[in-house]
Parts: sequence; C-alpha cells; structure tokens
Amino acid sequence: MAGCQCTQAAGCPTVSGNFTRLGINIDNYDFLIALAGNPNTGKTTLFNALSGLRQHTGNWPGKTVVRSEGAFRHHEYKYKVVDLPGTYSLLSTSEDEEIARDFILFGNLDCVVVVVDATALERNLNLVLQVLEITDRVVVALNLMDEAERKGLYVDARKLSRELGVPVVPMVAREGKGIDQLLQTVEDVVTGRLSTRPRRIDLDPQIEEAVQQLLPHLKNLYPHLSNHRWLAMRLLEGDRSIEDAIRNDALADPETGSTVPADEEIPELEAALEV
Ligand SMILES: Nc1nc2c(ncn2[C@@H]2O[C@H](COP(=O)(O)OP(=O)(O)O)[C@@H](O)[C@H]2O)c(=O)[nH]1
Ligand SMILES: [Mg+2]
Repeated sequence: MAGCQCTQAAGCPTVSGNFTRLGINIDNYDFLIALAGNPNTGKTTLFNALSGLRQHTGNWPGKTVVRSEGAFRHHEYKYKVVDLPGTYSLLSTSEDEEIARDFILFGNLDCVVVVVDATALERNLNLVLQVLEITDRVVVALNLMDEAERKGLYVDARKLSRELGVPVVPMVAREGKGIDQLLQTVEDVVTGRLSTRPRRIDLDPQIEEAVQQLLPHLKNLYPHLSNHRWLAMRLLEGDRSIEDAIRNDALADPETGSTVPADEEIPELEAALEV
C-alpha cells in the first residue's frame, strides 16, 4: 500500500506545488504512468492486474470523481500507476475530461497508456490522437482482442503502430494476456530506449504561423512544460480553461512556484493572439 493515505491533498504533508493540485502523493517511485481510454475498454481490469492489492482510492482534489492509484514494480523499477476517468475526448467539456486532460498535461507523466477497444477502433482512436497531440510518451494497449476475434475482426497492431508512430500492444487484459509485453514496452518508453514519433495533424499555414509566434512566449513563461505547441493551439482556439490557467498562474513550475513574468507577458501573449 502506498505510504500516504490521505484523500485531501491539502492536508497531506508530503505533497507540494503542482503535485498538490493534481493530487499526486509523492511516494518512492521511479516512473509515473497513467491509464487513459474510453469507458469500458478495460482500464480498471488492467489497473487491477498491474497493482493488485497495492491500491489507494480517494477523490481527485476538489472533485467528486474517484481516483485510484496503485504501485507496482517491474524489473528494477518501481511504478506508480493512476487509473484516469474514462473519456471519449480531452476537450474539457466535463469534469472527467478535465481531470484526464490536466493530468496528462501537467502531471509530469513518464508514459500514458491509452487503452483502446479493438472492436471499436474508429471511436477509440479519436482519444489516442488527442493524447498524441499532448505527449509523445504514449503506448497504446489494444485491448479486447478476444472480442475482436469473436466478431471476426482482424486488427493489424504493427500497421496501426506504424500509422500512429507509437507502440501498440495487443492484449486481453481480463486474461492477463499481453501484460508482459505491455510492461516491457512501457519500460522501453520511460527509459528512453524506444523513441516514438507520434502522428500529428498538419496545421493550416496561417495557424502554424500564429503557433510559431506564440511558442517563444510560452516557452519563456513555462520552461518546465513540454507541451507548448498544444497550449498555443488551445489558446488560438480560444479555450477558456487554458486562458484562465495562464491568468491564474496555475501552470507555474512546482519547483520554483509562481511564474514571475506573468504580468508583463500576458499583454505580449494577447498581442500575439491578435494575429
Ligand atoms: N472479453 C474481454 N473483456 C474484457 C477485457 N478486459 C476487460 N474486459 C471486461 O470489460 C468490462 C469493462 O472493463 P473495465 O476494466 O471496467 O473497463 P473501464 O471502464 O475501462 O475501466 C468488464 O466487464 C471487464 O471484465 C478483455 O480483454 N476481454
Ligand atoms: Mg474503470
């Protein structure tokens, strides 16, 4: 069982900065991973298989949504794994989507495992592509392969992996099939032995130009973040939750605290957004 048992991050003496906001208990682990995916794809089945009884359930800080985290070891590494709420997208239109999105964006994750239903790939790939826009440390767990077979569907995992630019591991989580390969693949990604090349959408040249204008400002403000391009795209779309996060200094580095230049930078950001 993880060391910290409190469900209220604010009352936990071992958490600080962004970690408090995201509700991560700082335990002794080498790598932090999250399970994302549409509802009913087998995330919790996989989560249970990975963490067994080493689980801790609470709420996401300030939310009514249940948060489960567990710990496991594979080879010489200790992992913390978080079971994210099931979502069809990361557009932040519901509490679940917001939690999943913020955790993938700001949770300092070493890898996101996106669990997909092999019998409903088209619907599931929507979320995969959104996660690939945010991070390149992604492994796709192609689950329910038994159901796909039963329905006469053949999914070519290698081809899918080439198309997506990230590893795809076929699985039957309920029977424990594919878990070894998944863990080996996750290890390869978190240790940097395997580098991914996520498929990303090409932007319209005018939007690309606007993104390029925003990037230096965002990099300057948030050197600790790795997804400046994604932030720029959301700002150009007029995403209120990201605008608010910038204004409220919610994207600050947990190590150094406040993003000091925010007051001077916001007018510059706004000017860049006028293009
Ligand atoms: N046939 C089959 N069923 C599975 C598999 N993995 C999970 N399930 C079942 O799918 C249902 C949803 O699983 P769950 O882990 O709760 O999905 P979640 O909503 O993504 O957390 C449960 O009835 C599981 O037993 C699998 O690989 N094959
Ligand atoms: Mg679940």
